[in-house]
Amino acid sequence: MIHLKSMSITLILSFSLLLTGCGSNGDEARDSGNVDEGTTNIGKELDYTITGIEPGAGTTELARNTLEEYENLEGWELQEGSTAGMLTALGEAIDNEEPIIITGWTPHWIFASYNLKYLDDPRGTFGGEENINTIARTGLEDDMPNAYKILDRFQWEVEDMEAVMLEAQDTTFEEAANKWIEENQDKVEKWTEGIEKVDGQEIELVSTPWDTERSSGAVIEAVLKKQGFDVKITPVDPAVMFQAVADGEADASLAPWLPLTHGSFYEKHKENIVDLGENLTGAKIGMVVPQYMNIDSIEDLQPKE
Ligand code: PBE
Repeated sequence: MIHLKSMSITLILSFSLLLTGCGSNGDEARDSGNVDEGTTNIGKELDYTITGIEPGAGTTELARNTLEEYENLEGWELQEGSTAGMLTALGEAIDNEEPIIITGWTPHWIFASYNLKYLDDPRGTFGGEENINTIARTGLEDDMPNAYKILDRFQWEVEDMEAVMLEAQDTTFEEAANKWIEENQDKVEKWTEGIEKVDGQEIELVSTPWDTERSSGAVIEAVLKKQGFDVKITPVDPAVMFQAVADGEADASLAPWLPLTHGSFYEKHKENIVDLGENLTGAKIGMVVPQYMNIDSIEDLQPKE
């Protein structure tokens, strides 16, 4: 009896093991089907291409370094172009649930509009937390103490910048900045408190052409205008931005991303610029993919076959 019972238990056990075995085989088969379409052949599907942005962007320099540093990215290419082109490609890929790898950054409205994730970067080639700093030309503090003080105090959070960026999608950066200023009088007052107004003194800022800096640019422009300044902002490549401030051709910039993104330009010019410190902390750069993609790390990518 006992013997029989244990036999039947054994039988039942082996039968269910068999079933489980079958089940897991089936799963594996399905999984490897996914893996084929997903992880293993992501490189092939993407033609081993990362969708990048402007050649002069700090992000592009970091992405180029990344392709060199990771052996598994052997044979991959960075498609340099424009941020607008990258955003179009990202939107199209998401509409069709197709894979795409972009070089992306935070703050950006894409994270509010789409479900995206940063790929882990175990080698740290995209850096960790980035900050946005304010820099000024030497002599600005003496020449224009009132402007200098405001620039020095200018500081806000990722959420503030995002609010302006997002709003500007439907209006203009000027309107978005004015709306943000209205809603954040307390912050703005801290930047201008006790500072004498001027009468049409000219100030020339340099910036970069990305939405992050169009946001900070529009806000500082409105704030300085209210203080009586005649503000001119010129968007240029990061290399030119540092050069212009170092040469004294421009008075200041709110656009340097540090320590890594614009680190090479900063190193080159640091003796000839005044660093007023961070105006925003908690920025980030990296490879970004839609959440439906079956990879989590840059190291999950396979070298070109
Ligand atoms: N960005 C946005 C710039 C700085 C601001 C991250 C695209 C870059 O130089 O990469």
